[in-house]
Amino acid sequence: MRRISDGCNWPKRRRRKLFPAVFNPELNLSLSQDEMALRAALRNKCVLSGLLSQRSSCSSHGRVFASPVLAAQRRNNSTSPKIDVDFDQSTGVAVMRLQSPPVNSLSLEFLTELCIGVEKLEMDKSCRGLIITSSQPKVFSAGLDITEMYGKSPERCGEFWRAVQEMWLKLYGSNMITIAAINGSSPAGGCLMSMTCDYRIMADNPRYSIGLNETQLGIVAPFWFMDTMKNTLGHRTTEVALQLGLLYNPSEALKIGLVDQLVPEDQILTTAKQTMTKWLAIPDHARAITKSMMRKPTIDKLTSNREADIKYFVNFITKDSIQKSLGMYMEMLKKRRG
Ligand code: CO8
Repeated sequence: MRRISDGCNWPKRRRRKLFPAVFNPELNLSLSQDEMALRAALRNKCVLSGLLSQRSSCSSHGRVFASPVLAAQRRNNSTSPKIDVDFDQSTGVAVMRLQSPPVNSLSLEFLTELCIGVEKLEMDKSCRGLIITSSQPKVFSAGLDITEMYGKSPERCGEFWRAVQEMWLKLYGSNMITIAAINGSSPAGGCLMSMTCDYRIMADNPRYSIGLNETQLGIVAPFWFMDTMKNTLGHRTTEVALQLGLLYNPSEALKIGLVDQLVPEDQILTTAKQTMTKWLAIPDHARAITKSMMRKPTIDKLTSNREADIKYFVNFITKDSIQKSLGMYMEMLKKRRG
C-alpha cells in the first residue's frame, strides 16, 4: 500500500474512494469558507478519513473527538447552499435544514454537503443532538435525485452511489441523538434518511407521504435500505411495504411505526426540541454505546460489502430496461406537474 506523506495512514486512493467528491475538482461545488477550510484540512491532515476509520474501529466507545484545527473552525455555524446548520452551543443541539429547491432531491453535490455538515457536527464534542428538517414547503426530501441515475456514465453512477452509502453510514452510525422533523413528503431516499434517525416526528397533514416506493419506479431497494426498514418496522411489514412500494400517509405511518409521533406542522420543531431534551437527559456514553450495539451488525454488513454494492448498483442502474423505467417515471412526474 502506498503511504502518503502527510502523516495519514490511509493511502490517497482509499481517501478518494471514501469521499470522492471532495477530491473531484470537476464537480465545481460552491463552498462556504467553512467547507473550504474543512476540505483543506482534509487534504493536509486526512482528518475525515482518519475519523471515518476511528469511528468504525471505536464506535462502541461513544463520541469521537476532533482535532484542534477543526474544533476552532466549527465554532461558527455553517451555512452552505444546500444545507443550513444552526448549532446552539447552550443546548448542544444543531438544527440542520435541507434547502435544495425544489424538492431536496439528493444529488451528489447535496449528499457531499450533507456528509460534510454531519461530519463537522459529529466531530464537535459539544454537539450532542441533531434535528434534521426541511426548508422546502411540503417536502422533506424527494429521495435520490433521479437525474443522477439517468443517462449518466457508469463512473459517475458509482461516485453517486458511494455518496449515498456515505450519507447512510454517517447518519445511521452517528453518535449524536438524531431526530427527523419530517415537515413534508419523504419518499424513497427521503424515507431512508428519516429512518436513520433515532426518532421521527411527522407533520400531521394527510397530503404528505412517506415510504420506500422503489418498486413503483421499477427499481429495487438495496439490502441496506431493506435492513434499515426491517430494523424499524419488522420483517413482515417491511416485506409488504417494499414489494408494493407503499407510500403511507402520516396516520398510516404512525400506525405501522414508520414515524413515532404526529404533530401539527407549526409545532414540529418545538416538539423535536422538547423530545431532544428528554433524550439528552440520558448519559451520552450509555446511550451511544447502546445505539452502536443495536446498529453495528447492519452497518458492518454494508461496510464489508461496499464495493460489491456499488458494482451491483452501477450494473443495475445502467441497464437499458432500468433506464427506460426511470425515463418514464421522470416523464410521469413532469406530466403530473403540467
Ligand atoms: N429527483 C429529481 N427530480 C425530482 C425528484 C427526484 N427524486 N422528485 C421530484 N423532482 C422534480 C420534478 O420532476 C419536478 O421537476 P420540474 O419542475 O422540472 O417539472 C420538480 O422536482 C417538482 O416536483 P413536483 O411538482 O412533483 O413537486 P410536488 O411538491 O408536487 O411533489 C414530491 C413533491 C411528492 C416529492 C414529488 O415530487 C415526488 O413524488 N417525487 C418523486 C419521489 C420519488 O419517487 N423518489 C424516488 C427517488 S429513487 C430513491 O430515492 C432510491 C433509489 C434506490 C435505487 C436502488 C437501485 C439498485
